[in-house]
Amino acid sequence: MAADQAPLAKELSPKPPRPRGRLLVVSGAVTVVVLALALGLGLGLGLRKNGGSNPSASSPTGEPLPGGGSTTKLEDWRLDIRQYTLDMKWDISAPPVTRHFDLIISEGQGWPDGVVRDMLFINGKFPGPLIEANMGDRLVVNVTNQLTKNATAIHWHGIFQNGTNWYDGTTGITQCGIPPGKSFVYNFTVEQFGTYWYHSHYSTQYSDGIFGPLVIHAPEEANARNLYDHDQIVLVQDWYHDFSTVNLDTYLAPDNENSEPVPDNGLINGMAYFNCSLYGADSGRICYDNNTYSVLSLEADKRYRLRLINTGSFAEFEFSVDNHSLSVIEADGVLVHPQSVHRLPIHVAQRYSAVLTTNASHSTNYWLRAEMVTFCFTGTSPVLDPTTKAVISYSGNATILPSESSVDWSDPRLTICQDLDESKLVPAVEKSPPPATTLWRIDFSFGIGDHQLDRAKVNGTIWSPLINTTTLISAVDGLSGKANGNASAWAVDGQVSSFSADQFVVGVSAEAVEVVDILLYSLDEGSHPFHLHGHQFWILQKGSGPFDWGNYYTNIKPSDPRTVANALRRDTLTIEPYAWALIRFVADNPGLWALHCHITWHMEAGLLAQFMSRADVLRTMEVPRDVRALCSS
Ligand SMILES: *[C@@H]1O[C@H](CO)[C@@H](O)[C@H](O)[C@H]1NC(C)=O
Ligand SMILES: *[C@@H]1O[C@H](CO)[C@@H](O)[C@H](O)[C@H]1NC(C)=O
Ligand SMILES: *[C@@H]1O[C@H](CO)[C@@H](O)[C@H](O)[C@H]1NC(C)=O
Ligand SMILES: *[C@@H]1O[C@H](CO)[C@@H](O)[C@H](O)[C@H]1NC(C)=O
Ligand SMILES: *[C@@H]1O[C@H](CO)[C@@H](O)[C@H](O)[C@H]1NC(C)=O
Ligand SMILES: *[C@@H]1O[C@H](CO)[C@@H](O)[C@H](O)[C@H]1NC(C)=O
Ligand SMILES: *[C@@H]1O[C@H](CO)[C@@H](O)[C@H](O)[C@H]1NC(C)=O
Ligand SMILES: *[C@@H]1O[C@H](CO)[C@@H](O)[C@H](O)[C@H]1NC(C)=O
Ligand SMILES: *[C@@H]1O[C@H](CO)[C@@H](O)[C@H](O)[C@H]1NC(C)=O
Ligand SMILES: *[C@@H]1O[C@H](CO)[C@@H](O)[C@H](O)[C@H]1NC(C)=O
Ligand SMILES: *[C@@H]1O[C@H](CO)[C@@H](O)[C@H](O)[C@H]1NC(C)=O
Ligand SMILES: *[C@@H]1O[C@H](CO)[C@@H](O)[C@H](O)[C@H]1NC(C)=O
Ligand SMILES: [Cu+2]
Repeated sequence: MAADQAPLAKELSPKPPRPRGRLLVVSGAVTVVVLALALGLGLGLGLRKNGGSNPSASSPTGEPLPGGGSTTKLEDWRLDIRQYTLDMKWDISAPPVTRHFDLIISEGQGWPDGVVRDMLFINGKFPGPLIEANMGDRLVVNVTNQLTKNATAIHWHGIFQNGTNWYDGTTGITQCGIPPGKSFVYNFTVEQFGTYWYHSHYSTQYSDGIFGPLVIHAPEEANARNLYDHDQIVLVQDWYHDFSTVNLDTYLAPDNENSEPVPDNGLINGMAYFNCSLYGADSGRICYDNNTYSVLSLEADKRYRLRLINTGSFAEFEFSVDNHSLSVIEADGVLVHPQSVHRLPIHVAQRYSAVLTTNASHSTNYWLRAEMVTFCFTGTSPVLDPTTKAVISYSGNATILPSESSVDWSDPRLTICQDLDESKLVPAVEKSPPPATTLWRIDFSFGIGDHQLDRAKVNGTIWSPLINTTTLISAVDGLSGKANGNASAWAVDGQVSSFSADQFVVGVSAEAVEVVDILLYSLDEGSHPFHLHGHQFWILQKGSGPFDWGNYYTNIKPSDPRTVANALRRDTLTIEPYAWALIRFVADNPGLWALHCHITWHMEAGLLAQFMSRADVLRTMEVPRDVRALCSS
């Protein structure tokens, strides 16, 4: 459907201004305009600091980047990606401070890959600004909703929110949406460090542009910082040419056998090339053929920490750089011993830091490849190029395409969506799991078949967000006796049936801190990247056959050091088809915490469970007045 025919076109404000493009044009104008070096730098990730390349190096050859145009100026709505280059002089040991940020959510039109569509912006830009802080800092973030019709809410992905569950940003669980025209202030401290991100947790809204990187530093990083000279963010994601709710309606329609919308393209740091001629003249799409690749303009012979974040909706990627191996040093905020890889799989919402050394030949630029694992798609797309590319340049000329001598690794590609083998990722700071005190099994499946709606069931429950209240408020009021009824019925271990029928809530620590094992079991043929809010969990075991209970009770539950010592911890893991994972977390963080598949389509289909932690503490917790007020505005 054409951008200008999309159902929501009318409700969109004219900001940023509607582009005056010609309708659909032929191929890439590859031969045309020579971009000024400034364009490469402007679009790329950083300014070359030391001038050009080694004059004795053979001069690079290659075609100029596709695209071009009369202007080298970034479109108004594009974030200047230079702000994704972190300042290595940042003081990681500075005393804690309060940092204020303003995020204004608005709607309009943009064309990250040249194809014009309705999308959402933060502070008028796409993608969102970097939020950077030190461990111990307080973040005070004033979110203003300038959408015309819909509410919003911002989740701080991976942040513990210990003691401030109501700022977790999860619609229907920890807050009601911020209504159009209103502001809401998130106010919390960050007691952890590493690579995180923030995104809307209201319906499929983040898929349309509401997200950005969140990086927290700490003195604990000091050793890791010896492994690199530069630090920068690389967002990798799938991208659709229609507004997310258009795709969601198609996906959730009756008799759709769990066939997820297939992305139209991928983006790297909010930008990618798209071949406009793939859309016929009758497609009704507007596509600007000056679109081009994202360029990472680097210095030669340096080590770059690339903080990869999959900000997409559906696709897992295998990330690689031609002729360069990558050294993985972080997974979801957990530093790991360096692990060299050629291809790095990264599923939706996961993060990795990988060190890239710019020590190969300077005679060419190189392709950075983010290859979608299309085996996980049930459908196909006539326009999708599954290899999303960006240009790595330290040749002295950031405006030319990599030559033939930039060569992809020959390692086989994944044939199912899965994580990088956990056993290769050994946390740099050993933190072994304490023995478990309790275990819950959770099963999920999709109801497909004749006349079934395409909905996910978690132990039989199809989640849908509460309206005008949250599970947090229900629980606090229920536990404290503010709501009429039996207060002790809310303080149970196991499924809490006092919630309405569309909420599957498992009480995990009603009276004291428990160490909780979850056996998460998939009865589905797809792969699902599961994210647990408010915690890092240990990954103790994964498998697809029967679960070995004998081994569990003898070795795993009591944390026999030979089986689970220093297991990987993270906050998002992939559950493979018809497989299970055993994870452990310490339920010492009072609140209602979502455990859900991060594929936006699946979450909206209901693939979400919740844990209720520390009912004994929640009973006396005061949900701030402005948080409650969101539910009655
Ligand atoms: C774009 O697609 C057209 C038609 O498939 C093809 O002829 C052309 O070479 C492509 N352009 C580029 C830059 O890949
Ligand atoms: C691409 O073309 C569009 C339409 O003419 C224009 O608005 C935009 O500024 C151009 N982008 C660049 C980077 O030149
Ligand atoms: C949040 O931002 C809005 C819009 O700029 C402003 O009106 C409001 O006063 C701000 N709120 C606080 C608490 O700073
Ligand atoms: C607002 O929400 C409605 C209902 O989900 C949806 O159809 C519409 O596209 C959304 N609009 C925007 C701008 O988010
Ligand atoms: C959360 O806060 C509680 C109470 O202050 C504390 O005991 C616990 O260790 C904290 N948990 C984490 C993960 O910081
Ligand atoms: C943020 O929370 C702290 C601790 O509760 C409080 O002292 C401070 O006034 C709050 N700041 C804002 C801007 O609400
Ligand atoms: C480049 O650096 C990497 C990481 O230190 C090393 O493994 C590789 O051998 C180096 N390559 C060259 C060509 O020096
Ligand atoms: C970069 O390459 C382009 C295209 O080959 C060429 O026109 C331009 O002069 C080169 N720039 C530099 C700084 O070498
Ligand atoms: C990249 O690696 C390939 C395969 O090993 C090799 O043929 C090619 O020459 C390398 N390119 C450069 C620029 O070193
Ligand atoms: C979920 O369902 C499974 C299978 O019926 C059951 O064994 C398990 O106890 C249930 N989990 C909870 C937390 O109720
Ligand atoms: C939510 O509250 C609004 C405003 O008070 C009301 O119009 C609406 O019917 C309520 N919805 C539900 C499901 O309670
Ligand atoms: C209240 O709930 C608890 C826990 O479910 C139950 O044991 C108790 O019998 C209930 N009391 C009443 C009066 O219903
Ligand atoms: Cu899923």
